[in-house]
Amino acid sequence: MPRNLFIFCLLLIANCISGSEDSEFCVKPDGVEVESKKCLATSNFSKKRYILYDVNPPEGFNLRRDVYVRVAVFVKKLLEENGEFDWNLVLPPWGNLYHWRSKNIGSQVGLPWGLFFDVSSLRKYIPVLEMYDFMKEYPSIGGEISLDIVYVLQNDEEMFKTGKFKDKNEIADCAKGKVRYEKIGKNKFTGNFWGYLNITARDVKCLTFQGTTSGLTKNLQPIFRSVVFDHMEIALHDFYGSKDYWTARRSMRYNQELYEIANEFRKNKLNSADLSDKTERPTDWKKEKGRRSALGGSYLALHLRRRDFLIGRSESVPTIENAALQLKKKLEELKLKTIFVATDAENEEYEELKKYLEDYIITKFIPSEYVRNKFKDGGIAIIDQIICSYARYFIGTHESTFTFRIQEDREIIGFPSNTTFNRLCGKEKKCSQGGKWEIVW
Ligand code: GFB
Repeated sequence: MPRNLFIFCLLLIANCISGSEDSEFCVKPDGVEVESKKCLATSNFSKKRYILYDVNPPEGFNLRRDVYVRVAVFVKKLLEENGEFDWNLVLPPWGNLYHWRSKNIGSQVGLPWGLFFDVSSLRKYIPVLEMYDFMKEYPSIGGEISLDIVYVLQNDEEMFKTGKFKDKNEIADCAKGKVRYEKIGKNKFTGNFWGYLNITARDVKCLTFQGTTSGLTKNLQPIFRSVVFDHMEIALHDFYGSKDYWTARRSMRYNQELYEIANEFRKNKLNSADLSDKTERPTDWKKEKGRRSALGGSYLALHLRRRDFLIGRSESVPTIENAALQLKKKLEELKLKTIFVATDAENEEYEELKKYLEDYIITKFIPSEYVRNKFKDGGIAIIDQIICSYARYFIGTHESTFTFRIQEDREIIGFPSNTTFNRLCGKEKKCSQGGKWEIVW
């Protein structure tokens, strides 16, 4: 039997058995006449396939952005190598993040990607759609969407104990207490589907997984039209730091209004503008070319990560006084007078830093009520990141993914890398600057 017909038969059987009343599930491929008990095939079979994903709840905004790049590269490869289906990535709404604690700015759940990113830019890399668009176009019964399968990725604890890692992809028992899905009927699981109560799944399987995202291709059986990978942070980058990685990363332009707010601040408070700073960029990221000639505004930008880093990573985080000493030295060397501070620090710590640096101009972005209410904590974080990414010199916080995303943006804009891969030293005896993840064009 030809492969396509075999796949079609599987699909037909699966969908008719599952009892879907939606005609999209019971149709035929081009030129094939099929009749079955429950459904009469009459129109072209849809080749659309949807990949959905979710991430471990405690993970922060900037690690989640990295997970997107992993999934985007995965989908890109599927489109290139597995062209019989039309693969689409559904963007998981943002929300309920541990660090997003601001009060009185409305709800911070179910936020669409378009609030933070330019979705049309993402689409120039792979087909993506917001969850609300997916929910409009995916077949539903009585307003309820039933996804075909959820794979819950879990680590192989043994590999973590022994430190010996090798690729693994095995259906396994679910780790106790870690699975957020519950069987409530035949072919019906409820769970935490991005907070939507009208989404369920036909099946949930736990997958002990070690390896890169492309290892998940084998779990995409043709009968599954919608596949969710939960704990997608467990799958590693296929080509970390490669051209593919950077192309996907370059497609992550921000919402245009966030650039406008950041640019207004640069102009008014930091005397910084693209023409004089040599940071002009084409509107279309695909037209961008590699360079190392960006100059940046005449300010030093600092990402000063505090709060949970003071506890979890106290060794690599300096005291405010010590941070001020390090900054002074650098400002003198660079002959700069202005510092832009992006921070999650309490205001007292920021004031303390200002006190130690009285001879310098120190500024931070203070959002208006409009910006707070519209763009919320995620948008304000991005504005801080944009302003840091246009500075003459950047100093970040060791191992903060917030810092990493700024470094990537600076690589894309085209700064000499010695102005980017710098960090504040903490209390460690040896303060290494960490890896330089330079862009590949
Ligand atoms: O983004 P993120 O994962 O970076 O988490 P790390 C830090 C969050 O704190 C950001 C806020 O998403 C912001 O909401 N934040 C931190 C800031 N720095 C700034 C800043 O300069 N400006 C603004 N506006 N907001 C990881 C966490 O944080 O650190 C993990 O994701 C864990 O859950 C680990 O806590 C220790 O990589 O810095």
